Amino acid sequence: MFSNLTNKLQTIFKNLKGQGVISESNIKEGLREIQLALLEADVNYRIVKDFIDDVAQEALGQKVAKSITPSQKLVKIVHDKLIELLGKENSPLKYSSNPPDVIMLIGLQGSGKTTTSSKLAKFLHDKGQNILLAGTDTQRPAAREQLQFLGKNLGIPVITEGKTPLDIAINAVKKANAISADTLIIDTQGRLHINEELMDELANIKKAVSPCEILLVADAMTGQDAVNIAKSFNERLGITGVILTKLDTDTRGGAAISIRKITGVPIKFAAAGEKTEDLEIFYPERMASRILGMGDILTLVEKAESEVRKDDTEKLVKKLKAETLDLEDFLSQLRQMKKIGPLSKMLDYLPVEPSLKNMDISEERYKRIEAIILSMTPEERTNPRIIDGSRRKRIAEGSGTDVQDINQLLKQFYSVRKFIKEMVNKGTRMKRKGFSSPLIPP
Ligand SMILES: Nc1nc2c(ncn2[C@@H]2O[C@H](COP(=O)(O)OP(=O)(O)OP(=O)(O)O)[C@@H](O)[C@H]2O)c(=O)[nH]1
Ligand SMILES: [Mg+2]
Repeated sequence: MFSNLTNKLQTIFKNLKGQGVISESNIKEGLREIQLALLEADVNYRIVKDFIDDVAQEALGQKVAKSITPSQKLVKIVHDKLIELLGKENSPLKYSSNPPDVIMLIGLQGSGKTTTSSKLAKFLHDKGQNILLAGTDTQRPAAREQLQFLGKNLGIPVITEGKTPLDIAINAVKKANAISADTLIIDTQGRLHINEELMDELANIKKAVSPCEILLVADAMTGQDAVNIAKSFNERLGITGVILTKLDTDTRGGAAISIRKITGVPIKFAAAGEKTEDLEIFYPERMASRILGMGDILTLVEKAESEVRKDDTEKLVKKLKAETLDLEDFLSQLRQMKKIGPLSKMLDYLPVEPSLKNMDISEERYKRIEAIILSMTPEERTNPRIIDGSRRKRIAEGSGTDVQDINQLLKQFYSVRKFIKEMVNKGTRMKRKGFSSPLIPP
């Protein structure tokens, strides 16, 4: 996600760091490069211009010029401005005083409406809500079956009865009332391009079902176009929120960065994958951190917490603070990470060097790590420092690997331990200062 933009920005900041004292001219040079990087990422040019003007104004102010760590200050300003651009805070779903709440999902063909309908259904179902899904796509063959299939897998009822999309929507509201659903999610049909017929149809459904949310599903891969599409939908139907999809693909990021500002409509969720669990609440601050390559520990922790028992996490944090993390913990962390999702995906959330993100942590490699740790004695696992040359040889033989593999694993273990320890300490420090994220640079 945004890997090109992130790499570019990191290089810019790194170069700036090497300059020692910051002057007006090198800040200007940095800003020019940031401007280019944003334009290349397909961010709307007007937004880029305003953004750079804003950052420049603050960065060139006296306070910053006299700062001891100017490059960090610049990162902080860019981070803050990016958060502002993305919408400041998360904007939660609205509820009506009179359930069922109706949520309509609209968007162009293939943007991910049907998939996202089922993701949102799971998201709300997991929160204990009683959900009804409605498939109103009468145009594309098998569209309704697609939603039915997804609903069945989730154990969530799906209604598709009716001749026209409007009929189905009206039937759905009746059914939702009859089964006392908390929320009705209506999946609508898409078109390749915006046209009057589609707009009329959606407007009629809107009138009939009085949705409390009309969410535009926008494919982040469509770049600038996604912004224009959002604008048209908004002018015609009055959308209340955006769900960005396909953030797992190699999108340039421009749409994600521009859409909020241009439409004035908040991004409520982000989807980064095809599976039903691949939906996240959109937090501007976390997205800004990700774009700047500062990782997104909070999302990671949230993801982990929903999968891993809380007391396990607490135990781990305690161990980390006491600096007693050992290879047993390392292995159990790897096992838990496996439960949460592919490791390569997890790395997206971590502020690691871009080169590390391409690290191959295949199933095979995981198995090898497991075999190595299991070939160690309990003493070696709790106190890895005692693993000398002859022990390494024995472990390699026992696990069917090479001494080199053992060396590599230990090196990795120490750097992970150091990294996590730093993150935990930083997190605690920031919390004390009243910051909400451990990642805001000082
Ligand atoms: N990689 C990735 N693929 C996605 C994501 N969301 C949806 N897709 C894929 O995009 C394709 C289209 O998704 P649908 O949900 O069918 O899109 P739609 O908007 O309902 O399409 P129509 O009903 O034809 O207008 C499918 O192959 C999905 O698996 C996502 O977040 N990431
Ligand atoms: Mg569909």
